[in-house]
Amino acid sequence: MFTSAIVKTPCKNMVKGITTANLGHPDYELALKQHKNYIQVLEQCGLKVIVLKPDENFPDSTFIEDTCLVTPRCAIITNPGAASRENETISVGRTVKELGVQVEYIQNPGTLDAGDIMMVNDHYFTGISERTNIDGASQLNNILKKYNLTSSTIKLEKILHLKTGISYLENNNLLAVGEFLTKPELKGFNILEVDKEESYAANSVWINGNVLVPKESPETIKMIENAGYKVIEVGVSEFKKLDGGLSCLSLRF
Ligand code: CIR
Repeated sequence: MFTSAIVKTPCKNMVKGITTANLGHPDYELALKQHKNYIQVLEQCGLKVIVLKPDENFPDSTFIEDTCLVTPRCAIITNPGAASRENETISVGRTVKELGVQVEYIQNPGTLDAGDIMMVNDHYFTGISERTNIDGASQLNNILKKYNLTSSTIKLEKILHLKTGISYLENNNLLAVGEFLTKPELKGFNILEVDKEESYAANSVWINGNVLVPKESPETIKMIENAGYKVIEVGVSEFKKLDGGLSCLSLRF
């Protein structure tokens, strides 16, 4: 069960965010509307939501998931792998300290985006990607060990972040697409295969029995409903234009 979330309002400079999507610039007003709706959905799932102010210095800062991993025993401030995102961690660090949790840090030369971390009970799968290096993953592993938590790595081939291509829906159910359908590290899961045409929906979010799924993913929605979950469709088209998915927009704990 999750009780809380932290989100960060998108800034006007989000239009300058990093992207490979080729879907054009985001519409800022629509992004704000979608972000407000996202917050309402988190609240509807029973979470208390802390909303951080926008920061024009960091175009990608609404993708707050990458800056911190909150576990039930500690919060780990990451060291984002993209140069323009390095200092995004400052404001989230302040916020988690105020929550009174134990805070740990990933440091150079280690880099790590928490979009590359997937929590499965007490275990944390870590994607080795263009953003997360072996040193970052090994620092994370050492920190988690101190708290009796474990981790293991999965090498990414094409996909930006681990959770761009897989999402854990609890009860051993794993939503997956593309390169993740055949990874030996994931073979113990009951894999729900997302069609290539809807690959963006592989980044869906389980919250307290509900699954948030991006709008316009009819086949994935049907599949998740058939697996017994309540699906909540969420419009995030403007964030998709910046390679960001549903999970990237919040820290959930
Ligand atoms: C970036 O490239 O860093 C942002 N434009 C998108 C980050 C998406 N975050 C995520 O998948 N966890």
